[in-house]
Amino acid sequence: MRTTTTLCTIYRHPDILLGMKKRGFGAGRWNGFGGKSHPGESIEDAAIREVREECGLRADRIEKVGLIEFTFEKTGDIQEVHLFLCEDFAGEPVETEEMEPRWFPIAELPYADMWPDDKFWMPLLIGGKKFAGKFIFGEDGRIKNHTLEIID
Ligand code: N91
Repeated sequence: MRTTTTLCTIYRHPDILLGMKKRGFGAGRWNGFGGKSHPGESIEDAAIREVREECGLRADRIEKVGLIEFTFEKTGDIQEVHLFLCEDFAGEPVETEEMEPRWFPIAELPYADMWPDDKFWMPLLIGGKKFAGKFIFGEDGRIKNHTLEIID
């Protein structure tokens, strides 16, 4: 199945807000915030809504920073993920049914407990770059192949 989803990184220098996913796809990993758009909803509005639903913050301005296509050979699923950066937000993170939020200094991101592709693109996002890429996860759940390019 092919799906389009959002993923928003909340950044308040020098920290990034991640959420420990409590259920569903990616449970047990520190994630950004995001999900699928509702019918008739723009990708940007979906990203803002998902941030609100998953950690309680009001994202006042988001910036599109990347597009990554993930292929999962085990299931045949393909996820097209639109990546956003949010540095302009209001409120305090709250734990929700979905996520337990926690701030991490950018120098101490918990890559061992994150999706394995994060260590490739997160430094680009932190460095203010825009990027596009593809990651293929093999039957064993490990990255088999990837491309990642910086966009001017
Ligand atoms: O949420 C974060 C920070 N990363 C993330 C990486 C992924 N790689 C594959 N999928 C489905 C991901 C979701 C989130």
